Amino acid sequence: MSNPSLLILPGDGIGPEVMAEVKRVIDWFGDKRGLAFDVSEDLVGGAAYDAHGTPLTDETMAKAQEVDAVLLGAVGGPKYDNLDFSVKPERGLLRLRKEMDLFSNLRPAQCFDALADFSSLKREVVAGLDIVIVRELTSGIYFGEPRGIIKEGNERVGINTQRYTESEIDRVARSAFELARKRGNKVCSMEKANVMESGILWREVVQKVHDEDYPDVELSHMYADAGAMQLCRWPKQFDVIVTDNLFGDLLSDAAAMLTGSLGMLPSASLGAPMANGRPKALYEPVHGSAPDIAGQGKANPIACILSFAMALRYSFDQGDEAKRIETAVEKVLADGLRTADLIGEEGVEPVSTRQMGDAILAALDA
Ligand code: GGG
Repeated sequence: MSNPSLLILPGDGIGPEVMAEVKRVIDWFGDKRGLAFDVSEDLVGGAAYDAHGTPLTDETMAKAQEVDAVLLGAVGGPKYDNLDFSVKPERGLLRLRKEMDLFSNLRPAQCFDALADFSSLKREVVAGLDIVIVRELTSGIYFGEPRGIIKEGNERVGINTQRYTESEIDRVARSAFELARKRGNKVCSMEKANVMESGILWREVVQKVHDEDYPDVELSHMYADAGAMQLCRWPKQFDVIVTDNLFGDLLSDAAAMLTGSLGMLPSASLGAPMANGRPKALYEPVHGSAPDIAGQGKANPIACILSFAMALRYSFDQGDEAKRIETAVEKVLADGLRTADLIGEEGVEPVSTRQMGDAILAALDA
């Protein structure tokens, strides 16, 4: 039988640096656990634009559709700020998500005990925190039509449209309820039904899916602004949060600070099952390309390494091997290793991206 296939897209900024550490972890699984992958690598985002004049070539898109899972680093950077919108680096990532139909983006926010004092909130608020934000990823205001910048009289108008069909809400709600059944059995759905029609429909459909097929799961609804406040006040009240594309992006960045740093948050973007039963899937850290620290060996590779752990769990049914990575990360943090983003107190010297990778490999070996 052939090895499972992985397409690696390091992207821009710190993407290649953090992905270099993930590649070493992938090799470790081949060497030490007999879990080898057929790995291919390609360009996305600004790197693809520089080479081909487009942030994602049709060839790379076709490869992404064929492999068992895609691992992506990060896209974007100031170098590309003045490009036409249609070829901006982010368009490459959005095309991957849309054409692979990766509608359910799981963003776990877990606070490792060693970082509980470093979080932006008090230890008792975040210690033991383990929640997942399920962000709808292929629709909403990111993709709705009409969109654009038009001229109206003497001024320009920027337009984006929040749009959700019932079936789009239905399928992401189901993915959240299924996930909740494997965890704390609780879903909180967040929208703005007080001011947006799409929010009214969102709330109705989530409630209907619940009542018809998941009555055993505890369901609550919150306006997304109140949800943001509750997330900062007492995040442990949540188990699974399901929300739309834009709110999910904002709420998960806020949740990242509960865990200590945006450099800690992995993600899995999942679609419908393929012929082999595995979901279409793309794994990437929640963080972006961090151009201010790119190329300096300062980036935290943990979010990207934990994204590979999610790939082991969700694409390859290797939950125990995923746990092996999570335990190794827990150990290096408990040993006191900190990349620059995790340094608060004076007197603690940060380790480099490579040193953090070395320590995680050593912990895997132990
Ligand atoms: N690794 C995530 C990344 O590179 N994000 C940049 C980006 O394109 N973000 C768009 C979004 O998710 O809203």
